[in-house]
Amino acid sequence: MELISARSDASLKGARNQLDGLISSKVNSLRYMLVNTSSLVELELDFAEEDIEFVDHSELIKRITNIIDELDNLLSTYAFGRVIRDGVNVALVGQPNVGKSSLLNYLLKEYRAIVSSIPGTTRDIIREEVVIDGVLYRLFDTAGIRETQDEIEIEGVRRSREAVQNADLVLFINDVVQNISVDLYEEISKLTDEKKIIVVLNKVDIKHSSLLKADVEISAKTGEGINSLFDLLKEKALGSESYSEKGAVVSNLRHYNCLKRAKTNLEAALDSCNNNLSGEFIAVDLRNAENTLAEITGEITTDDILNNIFMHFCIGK
Ligand SMILES: Nc1nc2c(ncn2[C@@H]2O[C@H](COP(=O)(O)OP(=O)(O)OP(=O)(O)O)[C@@H](O)[C@H]2O)c(=O)[nH]1
Ligand SMILES: [Mg+2]
Repeated sequence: MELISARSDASLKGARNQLDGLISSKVNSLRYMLVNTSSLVELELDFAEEDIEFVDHSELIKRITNIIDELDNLLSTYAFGRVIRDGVNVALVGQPNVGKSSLLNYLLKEYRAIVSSIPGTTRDIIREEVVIDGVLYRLFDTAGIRETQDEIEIEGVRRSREAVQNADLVLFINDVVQNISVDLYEEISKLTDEKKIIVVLNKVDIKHSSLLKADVEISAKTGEGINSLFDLLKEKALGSESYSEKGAVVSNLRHYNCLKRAKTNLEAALDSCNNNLSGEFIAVDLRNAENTLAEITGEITTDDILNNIFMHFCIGK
């Protein structure tokens, strides 16, 4: 939550470090659970001839399932974590002259892109970053999409379409003068997931009506409605789920992949349990899972397992 509400780059950095700390301690606690479980299995292996059962299979299955559930919880935070770490790519697209560049300038609080009343002003993609409420947005102002014979503009329009395809969110901008273009909406929705599109109606300082209803009505001239636009962007970018109580959030691809691999290892261990395979099979997969988690936080050695055995059971070295 600190990340989301961070106002400056410095506090953002601090919050990100904290995020990594949270993930480490969560992973460590999972590792601890795993070491405890595999100690039991490995101990049983040592006493294989004596036929002593230290842990019954249903208990083992319960423990492993429990850890898999915890891993699932962590994995589910990744979409959210990625957004707060890497930011959100937002394409500003629409017909010429609707005020895409004006909106970019308004958000940046500077006269970055050339604005004019001549349709087809922007030809190249203009990329700028802005932090709003702790979320980093990478804005891509694009050429207005229309049929044209102008060679340079044709390339510009091609790039606009490409920007739509690469964007996490698309601001489909329209204005009250030309109304919302259904044709262009359809074209854009073929290039990207409709859930990513926010329909914006601009220039509501001129008049408030449009034939069709937009998701948000704004004026890039007066700033009217911009806060609603921020709310919508944030809602789309972060999702409605609140992670405030969950604590640990995965925001790093490497961590995400490790957690996924650990889950696969544990599922294999679970399979072995369910098929009543002997302890060796289970032990190998549990150990693989431990090693995989260890890649996130640092080294784990077989000593960890041995120490745990000697700590918890009265067995002489
Ligand atoms: N009244 C009013 N005029 C606006 C608003 N936003 C933009 N304009 C005007 O609309 C015209 C076009 O604005 P641009 O920002 O250049 O539009 P664009 O969508 O980037 O256009 P292209 O780059 O040609 O595709 C300019 O004359 C702006 O001053 C607004 O909210 N209200
Ligand atoms: Mg422009």
